[in-house]
Amino acid sequence: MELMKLTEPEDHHPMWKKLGINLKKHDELLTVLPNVFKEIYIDTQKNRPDMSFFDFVVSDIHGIRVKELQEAKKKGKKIIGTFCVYVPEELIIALDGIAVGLCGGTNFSDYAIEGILPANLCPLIKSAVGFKLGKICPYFESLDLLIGETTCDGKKKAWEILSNYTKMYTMEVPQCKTRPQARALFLKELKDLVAKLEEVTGKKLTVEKLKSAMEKIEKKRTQLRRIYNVRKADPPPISGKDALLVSQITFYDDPDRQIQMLGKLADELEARAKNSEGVVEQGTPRILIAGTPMAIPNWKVHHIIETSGAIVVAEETCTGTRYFAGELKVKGKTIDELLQNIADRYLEINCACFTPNTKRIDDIKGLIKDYRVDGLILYTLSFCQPYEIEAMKIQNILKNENVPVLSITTDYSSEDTSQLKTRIEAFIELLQK
Ligand code: BJ8
Repeated sequence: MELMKLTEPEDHHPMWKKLGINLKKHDELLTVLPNVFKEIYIDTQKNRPDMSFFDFVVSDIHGIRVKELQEAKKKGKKIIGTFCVYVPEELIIALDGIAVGLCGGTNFSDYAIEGILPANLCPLIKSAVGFKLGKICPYFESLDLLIGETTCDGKKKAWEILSNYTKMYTMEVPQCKTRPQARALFLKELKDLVAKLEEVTGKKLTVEKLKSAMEKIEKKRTQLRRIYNVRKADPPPISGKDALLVSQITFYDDPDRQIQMLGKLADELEARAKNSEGVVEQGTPRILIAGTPMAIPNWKVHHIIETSGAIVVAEETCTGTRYFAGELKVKGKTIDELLQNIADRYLEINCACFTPNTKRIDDIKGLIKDYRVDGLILYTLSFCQPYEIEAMKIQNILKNENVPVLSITTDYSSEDTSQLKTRIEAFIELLQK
């Protein structure tokens, strides 16, 4: 895959029209985004590393990558959408498909779900379903298959609705994932998913193809780990906002290009860290965020924290450390052995939808130590019960650990921004004492 040329974005209206996009609404969406991005990323950050590639991707968010997908489709490739880090992208790549991690990080699309979904539902689900029903996401409109999963109740119901609008396949993810039968069930689900992907792509899985896809995705995760690793430095060489952006883009960009671009950024960050070149002063309060994922363009809480005198040094979220958690063993002589390794790696992801989920607290404690965290912010999207319940539990456990904790529940609106800012500023002040 070629590198994207960092040029002025071309007019993609003809392509969007062909995809059946609601052009009027879509234009409205794309008018808002550049201003928000400029305010959050460009105007308020200093001494950024070279983020030109990632900035460019946002500036042409529904353009060049979508065009690449259309060109790939013409060559017979199938585009497969996912919404959860439990769906192994290795399997999609191994069957010559293109995996696109779909997002839903804005309330812009809420108008499209009125009368279809309740208002008191997780904003991520509302946003994602709204993008499809409102026909304002060219990624969604490019899909040959959408893979859902049985994680939270809201998503399970969303798949039922979405199956009326797009080709859907829902894979079952075991709920009590530490039991031996859970691994057997997940393994069987992976095999069924392979069969479904073979049907959609018209390709047959082989040991070689699976191994090579596993190597590729593991390489991508390794580069992400490098970027996270340098954030342990004081001062960190990259802001939390920029690290979040990198992670958000990785979900839907080409993995080969990501390996290159993430690697290039990691090289620069490692050199910066060596020279103690940071984006903030040494000693700036260091925040760990733990909780629900932050889909693009949800930058709200990072922005508040980083314009209130602190820096986010890590995210224990699926758009953070959970995305590259656990090492994947690329060993095995048969498809079955390789699938077992995939199952073992994926079952290591500590999502609050599963029970018990005790390893998550160990993860958080480890991150607090490794990233020299001064304060933990538990971040929950409104109406996400699994994460809200775990937030209370974590807060209680950490009372004895001498780590200040702030728990916030919020959505995608800007209505609570000033209230959140007041709470976060008071929390950061406490860390500075
Ligand atoms: S592995 S975190 S990506 S399920 S949609 S659970 S916020 S109510 S996204 Fe997730 Fe997979 Fe778990 Fe990660 Fe809550 Fe909203 Fe549900 Fe959500």
